[in-house]
Amino acid sequence: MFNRRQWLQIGALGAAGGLVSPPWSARAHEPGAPSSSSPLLTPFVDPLPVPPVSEPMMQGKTRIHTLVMRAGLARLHRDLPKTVIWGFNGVYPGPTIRAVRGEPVVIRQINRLPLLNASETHAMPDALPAVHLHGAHVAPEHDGHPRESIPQGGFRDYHYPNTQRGAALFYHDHSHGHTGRRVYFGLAGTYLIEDPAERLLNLPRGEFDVPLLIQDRVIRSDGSLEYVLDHASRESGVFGDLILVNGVVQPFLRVKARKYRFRIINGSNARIYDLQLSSGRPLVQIGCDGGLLPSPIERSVIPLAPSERADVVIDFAAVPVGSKVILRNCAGCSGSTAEIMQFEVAESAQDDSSLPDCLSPWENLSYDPAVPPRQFELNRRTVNGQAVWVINDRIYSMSQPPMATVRLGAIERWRFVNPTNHPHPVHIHLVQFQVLNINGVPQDPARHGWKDTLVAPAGGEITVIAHFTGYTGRYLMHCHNLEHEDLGMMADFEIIP
Ligand SMILES: [Cu+2]
Repeated sequence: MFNRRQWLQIGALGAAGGLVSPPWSARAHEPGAPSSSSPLLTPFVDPLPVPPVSEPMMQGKTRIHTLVMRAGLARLHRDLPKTVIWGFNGVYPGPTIRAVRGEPVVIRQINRLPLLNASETHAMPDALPAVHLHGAHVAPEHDGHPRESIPQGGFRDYHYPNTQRGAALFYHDHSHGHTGRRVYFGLAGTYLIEDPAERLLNLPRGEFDVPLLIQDRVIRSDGSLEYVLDHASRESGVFGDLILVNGVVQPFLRVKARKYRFRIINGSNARIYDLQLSSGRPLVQIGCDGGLLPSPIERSVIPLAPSERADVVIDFAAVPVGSKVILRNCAGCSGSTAEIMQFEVAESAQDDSSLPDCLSPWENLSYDPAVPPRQFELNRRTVNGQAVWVINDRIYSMSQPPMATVRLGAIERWRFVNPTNHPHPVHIHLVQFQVLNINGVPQDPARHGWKDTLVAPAGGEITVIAHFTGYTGRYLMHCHNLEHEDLGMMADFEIIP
């Protein structure tokens, strides 16, 4: 399966136990030009892969999956040699986990990843991987806190009760200081919680319900991935100049002239997309991070920051058979990052699915306006001439006391102020929150839906409200620009009885 050159790369990794990484970062990198290195590639020549669905073992009502984190090979574009990736089961993206609301899942994660070499640790000590299920309502010991990492050659069992609303979640590495690198090399996968009650809505299902994990990468002409943490990317995060969907550069999907449901996940380290259809027709958003919206919303553009999800329905019935529609990124992009993937309307079809006006009941969380929100400042510092990122002036350390202590059952408003010139997608673990205010403008929470990540705009602020239920213990909140997270913009909060 591996050719000689790839074996040389992997051979440098050694056998299990004494693994080191290949010199992925060896190539010089121009500061301020983080996306200058990939070869020109023809778009829309590779079919969209749909990641394999993991087959569980059943133990009563519990579905048990076993995933091995290890190096593997992936073809990222027709005209590129195969790429050494790190993947769950050695595939990129990882297998899709399909869960059902109310039925528990256990994932045994086995760590056979290579250790990071000295040039990759950037003065941060090597940190072992941990796996976080993003958006999940789980006990703290199963949340993938980097304090509870997985030893080399060892495993950890993560228990997911799936008691929350149906939603598209995703699982990814959450190692201390190295999440950016490990996710970039492939450690991310989709986790769908299906709510049996949703079936009554008759939304598109089966082959017409497709996950789209969007990520940007720099890929060298030899197929290897380029991840460079330097002056520029410590500031902005790591950007790529190629857009991949489900692990393939600018793929195409042949569709029937009918409705499709797409679970769009921004799995990029730092890039914020503005999603738009080339047909000029709106995208119909039916859900977001925490599941279905109260009703469908037509949007000409859907902004999507790292780790945000958009559940959309696209109806190709209005598109003539034989024509093409491009999913574009209109976030000030040109060239290779302006187009994400192409839909080719291949044949007419019957469509027995529906798009109802009412999707899910909604209730605003209420609060006492006399109690001021908790306040967090997302800021930048320079240490030894290098940018680091802080919350309330603290660089994250696992030995710090929690930054906030919350009573179990409390409903709290949290305000994040961002005086920097970078947007910071704020992610709070455990909860799905509602959006109250952006840059001083009161929001209709129902139009945002249940969220676990929201951008605090550059020079702006956000206020969100969350109900802290279910578990006591220590959880994380952080910027989901993965380089900002790795470089300190993270904090623990603790829920107490
Ligand atoms: Cu940030």
